[in-house]
Amino acid sequence: MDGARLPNDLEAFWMPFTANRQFKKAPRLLVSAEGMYYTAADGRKVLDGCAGLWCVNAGHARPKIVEAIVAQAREMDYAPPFQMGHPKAFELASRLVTLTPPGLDHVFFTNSGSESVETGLKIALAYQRAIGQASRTRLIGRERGYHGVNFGGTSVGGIVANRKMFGTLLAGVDHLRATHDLSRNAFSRGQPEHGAELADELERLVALHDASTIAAVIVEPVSGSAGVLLPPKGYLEKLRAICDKHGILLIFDEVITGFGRLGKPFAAERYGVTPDILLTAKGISNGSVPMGAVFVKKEIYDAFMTGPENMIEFFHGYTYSAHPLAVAASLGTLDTYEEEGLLTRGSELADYWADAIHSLRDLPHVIDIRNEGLVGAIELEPIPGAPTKRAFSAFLAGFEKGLMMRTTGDIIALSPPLIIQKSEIDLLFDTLRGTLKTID
Ligand code: PXG
Repeated sequence: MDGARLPNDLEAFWMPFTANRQFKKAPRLLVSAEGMYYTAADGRKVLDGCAGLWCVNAGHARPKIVEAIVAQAREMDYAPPFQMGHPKAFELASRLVTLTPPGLDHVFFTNSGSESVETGLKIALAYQRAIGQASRTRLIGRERGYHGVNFGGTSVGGIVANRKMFGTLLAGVDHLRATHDLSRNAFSRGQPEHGAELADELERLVALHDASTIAAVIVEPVSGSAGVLLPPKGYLEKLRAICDKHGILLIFDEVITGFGRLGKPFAAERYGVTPDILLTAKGISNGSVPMGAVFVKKEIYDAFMTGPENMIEFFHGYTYSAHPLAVAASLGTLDTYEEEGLLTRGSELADYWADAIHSLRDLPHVIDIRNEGLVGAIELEPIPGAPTKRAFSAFLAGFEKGLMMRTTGDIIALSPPLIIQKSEIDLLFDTLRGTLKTID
């Protein structure tokens, strides 16, 4: 590798969600990427076991995406999205709404998952007000939920480390209980059997706060960051029914589950439950240029399209909403997904993936294994008094052996690019097996 390209001082960059001091003592630098592999600074090939950060669903350096970005940068670098437009943004919107479940047919562009979350929450509040339900201001999230890092998303989120440093957050937020239940559901293949009744938590919160104060419920269909927590059978259906009964909007945060991760374009389709608002980012542009999108039902869009026609209907948006480079990248991404059938490839490989991941069951420290589509998690018994240490050791050792995985707490999460071949699934789990055998 070209040593001259490597930085000689790592101090100035305050790295996000990173153990900065540990990293800077023993940096893990990636310098290029193609297909299923990164190349590390020392020249080693590293198998990408988590699609970058759950986003590079078509694999790295895909020609259609690269070419679309380069061509767009030459043609038009930037166009303002307020009171102006550019043709490809409308083309992309029309294409995207053919992938979402029927009814979710309007899309608002953002630049990240966190912005999609804030946008979705604001749409929910403004919609309730627009239909004469202005008392509905309360937002309900779920314990162990992750909805990005801005104030709204942190407030409805349920990961304590992400919340505790930041004061009182948004007022008027409550949380459902998490669905993770190892005592009843350990080593489930796909959706766990037990726990649909946890959706009744929403009835409990309605009884406490009254439905007339609740605007929306936001959940990840499958929690990603908290360690791949799958919805128990019947749980999402029940949530949908309770929301309908009480006039509460249901928001699915599909920032991770969207764009093929579960074997269908969206988890909503995989589980047959359609939310009122669907949040995306990551795979929408294959991670290549930051982008996000919020899909809403026609009734929601229409509720805003009232009043004088020359008035702005929704006072919200970003300088970079529908940025030309992101739009071009997303169009190239959709071409790639379509040509290679990637948005449903996870279904074809799901059984092979499930067999492979569950084959690790007998390794030391493994207390649960979960899977769905092309996502999975291995939960390790924490070292007493030193939570997260065991999984972090596995992460470090795995990287040395040429595998990039994600860890959260003592859970190893895997979500490879959807182009993965069976031989690479074998390589991934052989490497992981070797890794788990070596750690304490
Ligand atoms: N919602 C969900 C469900 C997410 O997973 C976000 C919102 C925020 O997206 P942005 O683009 O603002 O980061 C996410 C992000 C991990 C990990 O490995 C997951 C995410 C981000 C960083 C790390 O658990 N997901």
